[in-house]
Amino acid sequence: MRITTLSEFILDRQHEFPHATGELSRILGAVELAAKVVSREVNKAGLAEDILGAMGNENVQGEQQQKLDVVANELFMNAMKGQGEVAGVASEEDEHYVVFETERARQGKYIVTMDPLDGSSNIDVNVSIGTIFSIYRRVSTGEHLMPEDFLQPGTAQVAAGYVIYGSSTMLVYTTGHGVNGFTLDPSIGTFCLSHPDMKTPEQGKIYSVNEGNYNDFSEGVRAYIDACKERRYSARYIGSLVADFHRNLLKGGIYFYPGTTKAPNGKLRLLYEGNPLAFLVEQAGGLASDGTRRILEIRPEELHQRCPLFIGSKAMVEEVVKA
Ligand code: P6P
Repeated sequence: MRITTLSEFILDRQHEFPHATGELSRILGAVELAAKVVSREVNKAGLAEDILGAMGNENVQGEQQQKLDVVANELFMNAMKGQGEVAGVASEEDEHYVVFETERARQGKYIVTMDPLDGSSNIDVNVSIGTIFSIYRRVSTGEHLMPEDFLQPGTAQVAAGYVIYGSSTMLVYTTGHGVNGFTLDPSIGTFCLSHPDMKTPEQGKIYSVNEGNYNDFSEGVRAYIDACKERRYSARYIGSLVADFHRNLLKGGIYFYPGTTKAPNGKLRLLYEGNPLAFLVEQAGGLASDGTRRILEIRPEELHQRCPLFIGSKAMVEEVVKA
């Protein structure tokens, strides 16, 4: 069987991208390179004692920053900076967006939002974790990047994807022409097309939610969880969004992190969790809502804005949103 590498695939599909003069291909190539290096670091984390564990400080989210968080953030930042097509990056790990000051980056037409290592609390217990990213065109025209470059609705994304560092490392992405998945073959250090034109089943029998928060959920969400139990659906919650999302994308299912009385906007971030995964799931035939609105239509007001997230199989998201 002929192997299609990620690089070949990106180039073959470049014609699908309006005004493509190779910039987006180069950015996706940079993501691929950083993903390979992060995969290597994640897969040796158990061996390199200096890479495991927490840094002992907190990130802007007030979360215990794990050493691999920092490594992944630096690797992806450097890969984006090295490209010259990217003018700046908003990362979960940094309070403000980072503007690249190189001559070439100042002409960059794109910005990136990313969660460099989501689910990092699972690193020490060897559970799958992931990187999530979105790519937008810059909208400001002046000399300097502006907040509005990063506060675009998800419908403005030109590309989005994730890397899952699991039993194998996969990169899954879309540029708005379907979703394709590539699996890293470590023996040749190359991502190869393994899941062409991914579509998620309209209905599923898997629900992913932290039921420890059940008593804090709205009546409608509680009623939906009760219905899932009544139907004997499978409860699958890894505590790593990318892993839960990826499994549900392939098998059908719903992941939800609703708002609660204590945290009405839930926990997840719109810019680099909700939007990229919403773009992907819609391209695969699924839905993503905050409970009242399509995720992609929410106009962000701040970089680390949280949003409730209901995402996955179309029929399941429609049902819980109506509940
Ligand atoms: P909880 C990881 O911190 C994360 O952002 C997602 O990857 C994961 O689904 C969720 O939070 C887990 O949060 O509150 O259920 O532990």
